[in-house]
Amino acid sequence: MHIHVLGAAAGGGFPQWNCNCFNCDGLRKGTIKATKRTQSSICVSGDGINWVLFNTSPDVLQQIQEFAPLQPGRAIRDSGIAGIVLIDAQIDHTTGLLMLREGKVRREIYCTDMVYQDLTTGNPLLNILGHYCGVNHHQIQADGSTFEVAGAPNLKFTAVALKSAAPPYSPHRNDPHPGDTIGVLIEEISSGKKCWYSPGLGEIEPHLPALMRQADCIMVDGTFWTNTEMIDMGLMTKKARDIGHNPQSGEGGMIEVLNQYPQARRVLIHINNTNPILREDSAERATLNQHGIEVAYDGMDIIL
Ligand code: HKS
Ligand code: ZN
Ligand code: ZN
Repeated sequence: MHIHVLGAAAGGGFPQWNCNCFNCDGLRKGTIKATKRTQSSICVSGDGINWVLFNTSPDVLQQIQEFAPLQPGRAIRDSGIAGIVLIDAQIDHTTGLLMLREGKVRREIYCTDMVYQDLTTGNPLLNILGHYCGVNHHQIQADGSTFEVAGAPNLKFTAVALKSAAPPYSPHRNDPHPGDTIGVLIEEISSGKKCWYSPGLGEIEPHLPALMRQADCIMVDGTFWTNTEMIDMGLMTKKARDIGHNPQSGEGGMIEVLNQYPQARRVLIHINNTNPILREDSAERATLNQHGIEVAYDGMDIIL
């Protein structure tokens, strides 16, 4: 299985357009050891030709331009993207759909009913796409059942619901439902290799370890280093866990969680611009290195 990181940053990217925190300012001025990152998304292939896109970042056009295999060029109008899986309806994971409106072939979109509702009401991206390429909606059941993406051979997917809040614009923002956010176990059928992907993960619920234990690669939420990162910087009043992002440090944090799965390559993705792990010479990055935990970057390839 070939996994390609198209973008590794959380919403807003790195540096974020309006931010002058130590990281963003330092990256612009060249005074910190770090690289820029676009908003998070990965693509996965079981045959090296046809790809499943996970989430559609606002930066998707740039990301496609920087990864040639997504353009196999088999016809005058063509794409290597066979289907798109949406893990939630957040702006940073869906806005790129508007950038993929061209063509006469419908976009094949796999998402839960909850995500479909949000994208046809509060943020009606899919209705709008209906006036351009059109959409084929495939319903994902977030109950541990398995699905495949037509046109992306040799891959199968198992989706489960994760506790999280719907986006700020959602009609049910304050009334969480199963399927607002999912985690996906991606399996390459021929090799049996598996990757657990959950860029939004606030809490390790009891149904998750059985899936994470099977994974050869665990790619999870790397948004914040501490639970109060945004509060401490005066940027937000909510804690990381309260907005669906388990921080890396501290009791119950992602480092502790990932230490339970030494069999897997462990990679953090959806990293917020404020996170000190973005600085390659930071103490926090050294801590991750000691635990064998990797920090995703744009263009990272993982071959399982
Ligand atoms: C910044 C942002 C922080 C950020 C927060 C979240 C909140 C939101 C919600 C997130 C993300 C980036 N970059 N999605 O100001 O530094 O309330 O539902 O997902 O990508 S969580
Ligand atoms: Zn986000
Ligand atoms: Zn910043």
